[in-house]
Amino acid sequence: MNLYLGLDSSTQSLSAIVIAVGPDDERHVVFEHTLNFDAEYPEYGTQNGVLPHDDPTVQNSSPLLWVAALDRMMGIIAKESDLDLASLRAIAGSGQQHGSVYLKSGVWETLRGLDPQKDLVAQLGDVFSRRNSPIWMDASTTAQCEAIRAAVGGDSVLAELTGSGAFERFTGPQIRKFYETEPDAYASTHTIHLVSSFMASLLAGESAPIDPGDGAGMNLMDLGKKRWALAALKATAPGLEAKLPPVAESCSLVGKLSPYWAQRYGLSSDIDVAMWSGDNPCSLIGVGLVKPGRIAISLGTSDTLFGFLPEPVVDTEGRGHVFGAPTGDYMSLICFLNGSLAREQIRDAAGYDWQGFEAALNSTPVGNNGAMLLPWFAPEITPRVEQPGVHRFDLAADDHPANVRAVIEAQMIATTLHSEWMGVEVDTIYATGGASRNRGILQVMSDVHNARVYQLETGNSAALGAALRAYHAHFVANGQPMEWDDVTRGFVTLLAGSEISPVRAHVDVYREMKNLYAQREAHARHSE
Ligand code: XUL
Repeated sequence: MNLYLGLDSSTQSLSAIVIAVGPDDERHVVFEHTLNFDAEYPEYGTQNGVLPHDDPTVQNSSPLLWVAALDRMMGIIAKESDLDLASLRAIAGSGQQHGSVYLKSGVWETLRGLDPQKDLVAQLGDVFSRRNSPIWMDASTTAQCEAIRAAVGGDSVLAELTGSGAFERFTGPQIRKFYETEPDAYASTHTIHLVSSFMASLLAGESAPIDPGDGAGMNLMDLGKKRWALAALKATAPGLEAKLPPVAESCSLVGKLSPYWAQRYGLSSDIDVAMWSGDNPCSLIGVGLVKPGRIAISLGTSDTLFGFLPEPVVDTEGRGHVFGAPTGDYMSLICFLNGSLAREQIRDAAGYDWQGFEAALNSTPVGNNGAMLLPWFAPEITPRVEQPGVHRFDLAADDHPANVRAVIEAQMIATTLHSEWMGVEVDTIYATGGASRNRGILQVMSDVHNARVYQLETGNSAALGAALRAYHAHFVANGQPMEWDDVTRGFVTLLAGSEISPVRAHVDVYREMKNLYAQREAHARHSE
């Protein structure tokens, strides 16, 4: 048996999945574990993985919390699982996208000289030039987005170059804000990492490159050439090129597991550390989208809709993004910030648990008797909405079952409206993420998109995708490249009996409703 570890450092938790490939090619997921940040690390004071802040547009987390979770997770895998870790061949990972980590000079010497007797947090307290990391939920950089757009010649120029127009959560605008507001701290920053490349660096004990999947979420990378775009760097902050790690192919290795981990947890020092990528590029692999024609919808903290692209089809109107795919191709992605966040608000207002939420959804009619809402509990990414606000139409705030249906119908209609630019005829959707367990939601997804919806055996597609990437990178490094279909085979399997088909009468209701929703959405945004 050969083992491959995939880690997923997400907004709210760190998850691990270990996959095993046996001598006769038998394939199993043999370990899964999650550490929830709020529950396990109350001393950091996060709420849903985010540090409270007076300004609701500012959304930070603590990089030391991610460090602490990695240390503990490696300990759990080494000491508490009954895995035969002598067979662990490679580790790769997935990180929440766009979030950035700012490190002082001297950090790499510190990482190389770690004492395996001491925990990692105790040794890394002083390496950050910025104590907190801005994460993807941050919406505080509208001015910086404007300035970057103006400097490069407009949003469509930036989108053609980097795969996306300027977005508040993207790393470039975040770096520009840091430079503008804390110039001394910016000057003392030696390296700027993404969450993904930072975590990979911790494992390898050296500065890891950034992969084109996560690099494309920065407004800084030339998407076609897969290297830093100097015009974008110049528009962002002075001296930036020297502070960024290089871009390297997603299937390459960072190095071997550093002596710290080997000695601390009795692991072999011959374990490959493969490149980490963003959670969405990893999920693309974890749901088996290694060919064009199908899409996935991930229902997580944010809801995302993504698909495989052989060529970069950029949305110059600025609604979606194109990232590098771990296969070396491309992927399209649309992110809806008010995903679980909005569902939880409605659930909590009603005092339901998730079962009660699903029962309420199933007890209300398709089309909700005309009741509707726009679910912008927090500033929305798609469509861009700066001022949060929940707009209700023919819907009383205390009619809880109708609010449940309204939020789900709104979210699903938004996913279809805002994905039209991708030009994909959707007939099959893979549903993943925590809320994909709720079949009532998936029926609405199926009816709104007029497509069949399937669930997958392994719900954590980002961690599974990371484990599969570790498997692939290990073989590539040994001169035995594998077809991606071969990598995912046996691991990415449809959940038996999970198929949901669209109901013709419902499809017709939603076709009408979609037009009304689009009008109301446009009206609400323009009267902001
Ligand atoms: C994608 C995005 C989110 C985060 C969530 O652009 O912002 O999906 O990656 O972790």
